[in-house]
Amino acid sequence: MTSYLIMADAKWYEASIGTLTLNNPHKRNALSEALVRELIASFEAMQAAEVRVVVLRAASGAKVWSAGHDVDELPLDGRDPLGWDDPLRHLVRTIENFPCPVIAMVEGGVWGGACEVVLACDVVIAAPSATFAVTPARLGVPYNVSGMNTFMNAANIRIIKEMAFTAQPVGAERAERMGMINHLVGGDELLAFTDNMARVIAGNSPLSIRVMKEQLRVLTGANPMTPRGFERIQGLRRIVYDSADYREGILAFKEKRPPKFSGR
Ligand code: YXS
Repeated sequence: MTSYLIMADAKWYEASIGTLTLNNPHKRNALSEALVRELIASFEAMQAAEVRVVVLRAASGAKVWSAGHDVDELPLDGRDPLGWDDPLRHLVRTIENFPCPVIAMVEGGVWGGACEVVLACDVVIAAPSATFAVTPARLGVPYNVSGMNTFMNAANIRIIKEMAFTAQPVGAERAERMGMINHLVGGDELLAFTDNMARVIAGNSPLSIRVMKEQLRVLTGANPMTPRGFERIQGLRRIVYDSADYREGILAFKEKRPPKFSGR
């Protein structure tokens, strides 16, 4: 089986730290179903081994941390592209529900759904090369409700609107200034800085940390949305993923040309 991940298990036992390295460079670590399946299996193995912290990263010096959802796997048959069982949704829930902290160590560009994956992690430590782009508007995709909640919990609503409406990358320096990431660390200190934080966390009480992580997950997900409000949003999202613009966005990506959105 092609492996997209390098699970640095040696480190894993030494200090209860698990490291997952995205390793599918030819597709820029796009979060395909196969890659996500490996990631989730690795998280499960680490939970069984009772690791106390996980570092999620790309290969050193990566120009692209992850290019986001695998566009080739976005459905064109009228199904919701980001429904409950979509691999990206599974991965975000796996990170949020994982019983110990997940640190995203970021170098290079983070695109689309990968931006949500990074922001769903508990701590984000980035190199100056890191950029973050929220891209649904670039492809004509209707992002889903819990995904927007992840973004809303990561930065001021005005920043999220700018990132969502422009789909332009935000640099690591600005991201740190806005509090969207925890630390901006020079490329050559990134690994040592991340490792040090991982060791500090691994030396603290795993039970106390586990309950605080779950408390914060429940509290930040506690959004007062009525059933009617949810249904209205789902109806609006359906109009988008049934639209010509949704198909045009994906087709333009595949044909490597700028999309021409008609608003229909
Ligand atoms: O042409 P080949 O076969 O070599 O394949 C190319 C790209 O097609 C492929 N690739 C992807 N395939 C599927 N899904 C992707 N997201 C994806 N990104 C890239 O990888 C090969 C190398 O890509 P290339 O030549 O463009 O690399 P580059 O180094 O020149 O540029 C790297 C990027 C990341 C700037 C560029 O690949 C790019 O802009 N990728 C798409 C980023 C993006 O818009 N991601 C959003 C995906 S959709 C998503 O996450 C959510 C559904 S949403 O949109 O709602 O947020």
